Amino acid sequence: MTSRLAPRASRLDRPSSTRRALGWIAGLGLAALLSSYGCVATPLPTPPNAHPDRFETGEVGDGTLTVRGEPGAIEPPGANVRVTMERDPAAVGLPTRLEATSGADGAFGPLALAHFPARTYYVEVVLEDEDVFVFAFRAAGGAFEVVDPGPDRDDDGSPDEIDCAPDDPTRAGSRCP
Ligand SMILES: [Ca+2]
Repeated sequence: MTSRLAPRASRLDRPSSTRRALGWIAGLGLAALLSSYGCVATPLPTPPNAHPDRFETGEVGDGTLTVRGEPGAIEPPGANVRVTMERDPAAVGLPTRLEATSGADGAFGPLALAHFPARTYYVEVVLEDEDVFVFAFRAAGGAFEVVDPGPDRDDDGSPDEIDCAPDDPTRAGSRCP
């Protein structure tokens, strides 16, 4: 009885080990597939950003405000940064809008802008086809302070003061291509 059951058990055993092997191979295939997806997947691009805590302003004393960014100030590193002073009739002819390219570490500057302590300065990260407003600041007495950027009536993320088309939500930023 025992000797007749043994071969039956081993016959049943064979397909089961084949199934195990097939499962193992399928598992390997799945792992390879997943890892190949991991290699192929393109990392998401760094969203444009500027970090106020990495900004530094200084008053030169002759009506000039220096604005510089420490490493990490601008993302993605290498992007341009634009600083625009709020309009002021007394500033005509003075440097009220300047742009710089950030380094590989995200640092930039110094930019030398006209300094009107009561005026707001707007920071944009400038990409090839997009201007992204990030924050506004004032620098009364050279002291850097993040402030409210004011109204944005078309709700496109660019405050009216620097929006090239303040009533057109499809065009944001101070440059209208
Ligand atoms: Ca706007």
